[in-house]
Amino acid sequence: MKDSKKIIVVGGDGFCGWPTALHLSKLGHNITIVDNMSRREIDAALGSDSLTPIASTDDRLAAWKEHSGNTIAFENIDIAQDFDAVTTLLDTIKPDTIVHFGEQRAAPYSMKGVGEKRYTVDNNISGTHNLLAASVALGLDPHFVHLGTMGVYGYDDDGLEIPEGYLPVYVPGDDKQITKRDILYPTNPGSVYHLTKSMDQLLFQFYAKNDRLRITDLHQGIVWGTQTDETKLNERLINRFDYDGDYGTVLNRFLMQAVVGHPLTVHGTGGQTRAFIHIQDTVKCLALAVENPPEKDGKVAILNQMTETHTVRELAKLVADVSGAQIANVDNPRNEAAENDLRVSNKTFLSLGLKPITLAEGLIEETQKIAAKYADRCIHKMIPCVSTWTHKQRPGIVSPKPRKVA
Ligand code: NAD
Ligand code: USQ
Repeated sequence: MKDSKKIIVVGGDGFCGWPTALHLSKLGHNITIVDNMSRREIDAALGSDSLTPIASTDDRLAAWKEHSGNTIAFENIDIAQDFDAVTTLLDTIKPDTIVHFGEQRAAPYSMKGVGEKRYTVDNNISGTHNLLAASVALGLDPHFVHLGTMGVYGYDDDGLEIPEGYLPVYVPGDDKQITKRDILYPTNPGSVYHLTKSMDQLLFQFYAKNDRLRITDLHQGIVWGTQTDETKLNERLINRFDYDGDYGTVLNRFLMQAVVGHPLTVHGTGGQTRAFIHIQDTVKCLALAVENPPEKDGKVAILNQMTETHTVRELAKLVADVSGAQIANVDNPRNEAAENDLRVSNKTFLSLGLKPITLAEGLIEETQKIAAKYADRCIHKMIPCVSTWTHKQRPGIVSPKPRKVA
């Protein structure tokens, strides 16, 4: 390829990071994964596991070498705790691009208790800041691509299409002149996890302005699906599939619940509208973001990385129609609006050529090839969402007897 970049993929052992590392390697880039394996350790501590049987890192990387001929390097570094190791690595590699997935990313886990709240803040904020501060201290100029979240905007029905990061405001000055300013769209996080993503935004704003770092912040919706063109090549390359009450996201949970005979756990009325994107489109968006760094103009490029919006009850109905699953409306363990509208601009990725995979296309393949195939690995007691947002809430637990899978 004509423009092979040296890319560090932080969090490259995770659900979004692993398939992205493979895709960027396939495109001819020189990849180093950095991960401290905390996600696998949290699974072990919770007594949970990926529905899909994920291989060890060594095995994954060896399988990729066998299939592609490409070597991906791996460094086990905690980017939040080990600043010296971060500095040494950046100084050695001098990356063209740092793709940053390496954060604690589950809202329910971040609300489990005071320990998890503190861990999420310490891990996410320090990790992001260490990467930025080390780059500047070394005089490096990497393009920084961060995975943020749609959830920084909140879900309180502002009545307008959510723009890509910036809101034009018109302020009356002392001289009665109206001045236009583009401000960061006001944040309205719904969990400690989402709060850390809101705080990340200010770190980026500062380092883009002060040090002229080129930063792209991708405000991603809920990712669904499991496999990408590269992870499908061999079972040793398979991507993780989280379904437990803390880390499982809503659509993948419903797909797994349908095949193991668990009623679909709709929180409350299911009127929550959220933005979604398939994992295959995530990796395509990452490649587009890597190829299109922003100017050094002091402004963070913020792109909304999502392809469609749905209510939770629409999703449940879609999955129930395909699978015959029952739907159960359970108490909502979260503190969130029961019903909301959501309109989001995703014009940048569409203009860069993204052709989204729709839910209607991908749902059946996902159900049959992944959820049904690995259904016997499901640990049923991990299905209920038991992390509550406030002391007053009762867990929304539904524990019916599992139905036998045909
Ligand atoms: P994940 O938990 O599967 O992967 C995150 C990886 O980062 C894990 O492998 C973990 O071990 C690693 N990590 C965490 N802290 C680290 C540290 N201090 N040092 C080194 N490695 C560390 O999560 P994911 O679903 O792949 O999400 C990746 C990113 O994308 C997150 O930042 C998340 O906020 C964002 N995102 C995810 C989704 C989604 O639906 N999964 C949606 C929007 C945004
Ligand atoms: N929900 C249910 N039933 C369930 C699980 C969830 O009704 O069994 C509801 C939740 O109450 C919520 C919605 O589904 O209203 C979405 O929950 P989720 O767990 O799928 O997604 P969320 O907590 O928002 O977090 C996920 C990722 C996070 C990412 C975020 C993108 O874990 O890393 O940042 O999606 S976004 O939602 O756009 O902010």
